[in-house]
Amino acid sequence: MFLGWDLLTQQLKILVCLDTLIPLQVYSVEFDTLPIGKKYGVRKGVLDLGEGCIVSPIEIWLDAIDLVLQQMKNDGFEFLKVKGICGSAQQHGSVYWKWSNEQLQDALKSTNENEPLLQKLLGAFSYNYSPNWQDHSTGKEAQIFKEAIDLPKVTGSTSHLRFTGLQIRKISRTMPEVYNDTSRISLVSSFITTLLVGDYSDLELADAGGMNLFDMNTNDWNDELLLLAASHSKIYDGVESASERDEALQEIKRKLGKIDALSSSSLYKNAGRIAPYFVSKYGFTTDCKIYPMTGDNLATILALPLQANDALVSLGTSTTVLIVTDNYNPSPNYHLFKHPTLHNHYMGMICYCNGSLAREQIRDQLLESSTWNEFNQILDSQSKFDGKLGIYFPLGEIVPTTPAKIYRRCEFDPTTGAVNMKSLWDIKNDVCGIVDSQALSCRVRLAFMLAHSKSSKSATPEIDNNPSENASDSIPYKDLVHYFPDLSIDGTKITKEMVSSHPNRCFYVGGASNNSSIIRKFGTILGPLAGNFKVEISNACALGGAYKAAWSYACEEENQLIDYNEYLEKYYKKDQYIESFDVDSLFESYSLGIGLLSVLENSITK
Ligand code: XUL
Repeated sequence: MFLGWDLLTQQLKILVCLDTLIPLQVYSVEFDTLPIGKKYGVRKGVLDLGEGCIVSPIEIWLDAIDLVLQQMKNDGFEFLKVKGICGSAQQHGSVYWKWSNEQLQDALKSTNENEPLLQKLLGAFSYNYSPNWQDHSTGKEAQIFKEAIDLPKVTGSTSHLRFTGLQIRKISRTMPEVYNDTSRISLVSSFITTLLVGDYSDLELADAGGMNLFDMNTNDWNDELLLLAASHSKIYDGVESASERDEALQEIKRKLGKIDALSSSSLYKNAGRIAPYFVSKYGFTTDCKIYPMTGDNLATILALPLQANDALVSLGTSTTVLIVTDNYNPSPNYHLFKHPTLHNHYMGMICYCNGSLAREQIRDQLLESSTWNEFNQILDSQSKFDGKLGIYFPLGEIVPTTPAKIYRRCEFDPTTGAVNMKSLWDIKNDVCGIVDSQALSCRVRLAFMLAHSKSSKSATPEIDNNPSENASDSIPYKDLVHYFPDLSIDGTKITKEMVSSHPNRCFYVGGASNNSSIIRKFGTILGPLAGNFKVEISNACALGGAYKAAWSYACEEENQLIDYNEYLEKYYKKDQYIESFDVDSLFESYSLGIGLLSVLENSITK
């Protein structure tokens, strides 16, 4: 058996999976319901310390680990059968350890099984809290990081308040005693690996992309950014002495540890065997291997055999789009991380604020009945793109970055080629307006990551429902740039190749993936070459973690990198999880929508 752990913001889950990749059971605890959670007064797993500072108390996690494992023990779970453990954790959060590695080893390699983890690790941390991804207290740091360097190009993401490098800078600047007292900094993912092994574990390569510190091009830390994190930059901190800066650089490198980004075996190599504490307390075998945990979004894509140019569209309260790509084409409006299991591949991630909530608000405001029936009927009745578009951000948006704004009534006039920004239109146009603009926004940003990708050309359709293009509804690229001279998104010119680039396959998850009209519209606009699929997977991150453990174990047994997707496909019960659906052949007609989207976005972000 293999275990997939998932340390989320609100709960800890452990999923049990057979070596044939069949999930058996999930054990979990909710932090808010634990006595220690109540003692700290956490809500939804976090504490609000004021001024945008959102943290998770580490003691709660330690207690939760013992509690879930105890739950499993009480259930008669056969720990002896576990060959390997991997998993994931909330991204960007960091843990500040005070202890030396010897102290950590002493605590976890001794086998006094009566002592809870919490007790064993008393005094192990220099800061009792882990900054959470919802933290927004690092405005000053974000500004400096953004100014200092071309961040997207170097690190795969622009500066974000939640990113670890900014959080470290805040701590080294405002709590120098904590920083100086810290011997090691873990991400939440490597914190669990560390605990399970009983030795400081290196950061996992893919999750390290969420720090604004790791250089994706040189595959090493970026010194300039490390100096910012250590608050020892010449420009921003006035540290004139080169030797003082160098000392600070070496110190932060020691705290962060090394990352092996070059060898393909680093993707599957174990981080060590399980620590004696867990062996004697719960009955794991001493042979149980621990594999480096990754970030939760990164583990999600591991739950499906996703190849290059396959996209996973999560239609929840907010919308998140994940894509596997071999094309490193960074932008401030999405993230690129190294792929956790595919060598020389990346995971692209677009995070929108406005998703289901925005669609529901439009539905409730604009239609008489607050049901999806009327909304869906309108969506289904649209036989081609009608040249009308709006922007609907009832909440401030990240992509593109703008305060809350709703901008309707933008219409293209095919006779004059003009764009009327105050068109008169039926309120029902907003139904298509919001879904069209949300899907178009995903299409363009995905195109940035797909364009030039070597595999986009070789993608082979698997099933026969790929949208054939309807030439009569298409607008030639030369006309598109004629009508929309400023054809650009996020400051990047939209090329002919981008307008016509298709993902390979699109998979839909999250609440709104149960609305067939909405996903059909997304599928029509995104136009994947090899099909659209609705996915039914519960506990995707934990499952992806368990799969990574099983795959890593197999690679180690064979002493070579096995292709991750081939490994999954061998066991994967496709029909159990995914269901294909047909879409309309209107991909080309929506090229005009890209023109309108660029006008709308450029007018609100100027
Ligand atoms: C991703 C992010 C969140 C957390 C949630 O950048 O901040 O999705 O990973 O756990």
